Amino acid sequence: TSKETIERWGPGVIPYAEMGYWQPDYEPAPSDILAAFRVTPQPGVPPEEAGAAVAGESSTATWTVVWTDRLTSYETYQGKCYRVEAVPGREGEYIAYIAYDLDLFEEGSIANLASSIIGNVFGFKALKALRLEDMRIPPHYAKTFQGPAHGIVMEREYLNKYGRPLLGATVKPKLGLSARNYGRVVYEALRGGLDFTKDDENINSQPFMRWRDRFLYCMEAVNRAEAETGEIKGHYLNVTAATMEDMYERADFARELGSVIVMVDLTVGYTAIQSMARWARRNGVLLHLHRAGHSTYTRQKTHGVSFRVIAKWMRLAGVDHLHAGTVVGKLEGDPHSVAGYYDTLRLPYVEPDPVNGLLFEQDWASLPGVMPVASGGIHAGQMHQLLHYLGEDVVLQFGGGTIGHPMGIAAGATANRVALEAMIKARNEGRDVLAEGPDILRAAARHSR
Ligand code: CAP
Ligand code: MG
Repeated sequence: TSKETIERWGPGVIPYAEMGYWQPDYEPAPSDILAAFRVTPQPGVPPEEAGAAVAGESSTATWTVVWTDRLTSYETYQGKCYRVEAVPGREGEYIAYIAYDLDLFEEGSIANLASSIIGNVFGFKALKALRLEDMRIPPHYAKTFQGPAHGIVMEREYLNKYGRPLLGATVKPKLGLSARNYGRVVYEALRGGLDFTKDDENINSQPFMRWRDRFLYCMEAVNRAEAETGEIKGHYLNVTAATMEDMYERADFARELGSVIVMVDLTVGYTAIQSMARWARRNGVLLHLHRAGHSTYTRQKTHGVSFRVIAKWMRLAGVDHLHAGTVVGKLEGDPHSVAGYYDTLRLPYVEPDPVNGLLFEQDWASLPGVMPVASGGIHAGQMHQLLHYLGEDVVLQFGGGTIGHPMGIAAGATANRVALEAMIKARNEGRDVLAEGPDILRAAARHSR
């Protein structure tokens, strides 16, 4: 180690770039897992060293060379930072591209993937900030997962509903209703024209409404609405609980009552989600995932993990539905990023598309598509924008936008259904729904009165 290196990093510390984690000539193999990190090095730290440090700590390295390195296939197992690019217009920020050998990862385990790629690196002193922007999951690795328990195509077949977005609503207020009153909301919303209602992320089994009572009253409401409308209906029964045993007990009860769908929150963790996907696949029940908590690490633009990475992990993990943003509405989300999330969830193959934040191609190797869910402060008056931005394979969920309707819950549901069908009809007639949206909505409202 040179004198200069010792002065800079301290005795014994060897720069990661010198340990072989910076390899500008490396050509990634088709089976490599690739990651793109936005790195903001501390002043004086060269960007190549910052990228190499991330590659090192997320694969084989520690802060110095160890005697045992040479007892392994070291060159193969080293993560390799193969490119670093300055981000135009963002001083001090770089995108570091890193390739990982397939053998670094256990087959079919999101927990292992996450512990490797984001396990240690976000606290590095040499970095001011770090954000995992995107990953390429090669087919070799994708095929070690089964993917969505059912997927978009099977969901439509189960429900016998085609050619339009599905409609849902989250029961509101978020907390406090008794089970019987809760069931009344479900019945009104479903008979009024929605396909689904859902539990909120924080409805589990509180003193004011225990889970078993909620499940019974909700399924009674689902059955009555199905009998009345002749359509298949569902309520996402949230089985999120403190232990896997409780979650299985709740999910089994939902299935016994004939529910077509259950729900979990992202807060339960990756392994619990994979376990629930396995349960859903074996029991023929759809699995809805609410991304509760994601904004704590996805929202900041220079630090954390992009939601497009979480979307990829959740498609591998095997959920059928995933909340993925609305563009319009009450929650943050720009059209480009949201388009990238939706493509990631729905398409069999995704081209690189930097404008939408997609830095790699992604071949899903026949894993089914996940139905994206648009939710958060949306209402029937935005139907033209929702259809324009989000397309047809999506669940549009209007909680306040159904239950807050001035003429009541069933009327709110009918308004959503009428607006949607009018918009689909206009689109199928070749009209420009974005430009003519407000007129189409006004005409539909007049007609339905
Ligand atoms: C929506 C919602 C959803 C969020 C989730 C809420 O209610 O129930 O949890 O939309 O966000 O609690 O805010 P409203 P995302 O329809 O009444 O707004 O889909 O972005 O994960
Ligand atoms: Mg909610």
